[in-house]
Amino acid sequence: MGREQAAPAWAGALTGIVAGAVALGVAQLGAGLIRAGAFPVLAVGDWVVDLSPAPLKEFAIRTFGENDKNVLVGGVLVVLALVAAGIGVAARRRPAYGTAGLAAFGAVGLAAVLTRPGATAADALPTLAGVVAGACALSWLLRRATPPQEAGPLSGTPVQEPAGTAERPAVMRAPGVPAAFDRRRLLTGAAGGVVAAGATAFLGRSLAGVRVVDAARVRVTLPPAAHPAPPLPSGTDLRIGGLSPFVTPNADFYRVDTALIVPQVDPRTWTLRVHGLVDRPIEITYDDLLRRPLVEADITLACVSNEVGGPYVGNARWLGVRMADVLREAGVRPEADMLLSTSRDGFTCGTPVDVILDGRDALFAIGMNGEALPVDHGFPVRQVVPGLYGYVSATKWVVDVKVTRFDRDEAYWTPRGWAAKGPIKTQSRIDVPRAEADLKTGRTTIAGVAWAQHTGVDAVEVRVDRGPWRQARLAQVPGPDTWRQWALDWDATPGDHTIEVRATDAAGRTQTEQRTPVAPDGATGWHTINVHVT
Ligand SMILES: Nc1nc2c(c(=O)[nH]1)N[C@H]1C(S)=C(S)[C@@H](COP(=O)(O)O)O[C@H]1N2
Ligand SMILES: [Mo]
Repeated sequence: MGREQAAPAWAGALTGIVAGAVALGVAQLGAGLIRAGAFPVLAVGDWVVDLSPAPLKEFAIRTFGENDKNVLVGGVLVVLALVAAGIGVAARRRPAYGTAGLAAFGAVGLAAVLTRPGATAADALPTLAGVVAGACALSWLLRRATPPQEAGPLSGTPVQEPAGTAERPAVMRAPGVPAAFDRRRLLTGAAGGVVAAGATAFLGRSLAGVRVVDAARVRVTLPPAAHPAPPLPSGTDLRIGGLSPFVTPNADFYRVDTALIVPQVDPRTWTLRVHGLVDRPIEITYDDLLRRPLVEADITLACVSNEVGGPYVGNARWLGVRMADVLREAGVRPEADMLLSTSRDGFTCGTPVDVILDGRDALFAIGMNGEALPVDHGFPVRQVVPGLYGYVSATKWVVDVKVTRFDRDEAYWTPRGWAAKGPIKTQSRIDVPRAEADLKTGRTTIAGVAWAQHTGVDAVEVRVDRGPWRQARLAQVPGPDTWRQWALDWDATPGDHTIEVRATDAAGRTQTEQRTPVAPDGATGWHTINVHVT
């Protein structure tokens, strides 16, 4: 009996991980050629997003901020690496285990890819190609790691080893002679696999980065508004360093959505279907929308998951068609009380019908701050509704509006622990000084923004060290739908100080001091910061 010289477990694990990397690289390349959404890792990540409970999602947003998606993809990759290592260890004893493991791996990827909204059969190809490439890489590496023994004198035809190369033809393997582990050949093979995986992944990512829709977006020329917004009154922006500008530039506008892959919606094929409890279901194309009377409006958007003092709020000048005009054309039945709007990627918002019809500038928006909507912010068409949190109103990449009832339908976040209705809560934020800032003794400016969309902000008060409340001066606003800048001069004295702010809206409601969490319907409490003065 010859000595067992099978590859050690670490060699199996390495083989599995490299084969897994090759599989993902090839899948990424395939996805780059076909559709970014067909990359199984992202599809699995999307799945995880949809299946994970709301508190976990909030935790991720809170902890990782705008990096939450990278962290999620990283987590999926770590799990995959562990599984791949296990497959390699098993395959080292029996190659069939490796094939079975890779097939199972592929099946999960396929299930995720094919169940994503808008998936087509072709989306299976990158995953299938990846599994085949992974299986080839696995068996190739295993053969390299455990090449056949040199033929012994008893095994028949002695074969001359070709000079100057380490190639050992498989035919030389004597039956019954156990394979010997060849560390060097495994490591060089693994290095080759890593290079192949990296190159295919890089190429795939570059291909996917050439966004088809970006080109379509650049070609859009926004028609002039039939109802332009009046020029901003002078004094909307106090121009204080560190204070949020009145208009948030598109590049700085916060982004919150469940999409790992931003939906790429071609305006030439986009349509909006309006159906359900209506007299005349309609379907609108992008060109139809551009031909309608367009309204321009300054509206501040806020996220329900914004903590007190948090960053998920922004203000833009939107251009769009009034949702009410479209609904009236379709003829909303009296029993309807909810609009269930759906995005291309399957996300939904539930919006009260009466809010949309009460005369406010609730828009199917196509423009943001003078340009076509950025792809990240919903190109070609999204909803914007002043006075409601984004999760119940601001559907990006919107393609379908079902007129329905709250007691019949539920939107995306409702079964995940958020309120079915989400009117904005009056809030205020201190932008300067920054929390924990070191200040010099003497006159300094405290400034920030406050918002109570569609009601308007009437007063902002600030107090230092729980002293008397002082009225901040307020910037001008074009109307009740935007945030409002405020500022107050303060003579800072040496020591540690606490600064608090509270706003009162035009309905006379002053923000409550009581702190409540963001779920289920928005945080309350006063933004409070500490500063150090020397
Ligand atoms: N398709 C889609 N639309 C969406 C969301 C989403 O996850 N998917 N999130 C909503 C939420 S919670 C908010 S706060 C706003 C954020 O819009 P923004 O990313 O343009 O700032 O979009 C809304 N529209
Ligand atoms: Mo949100």
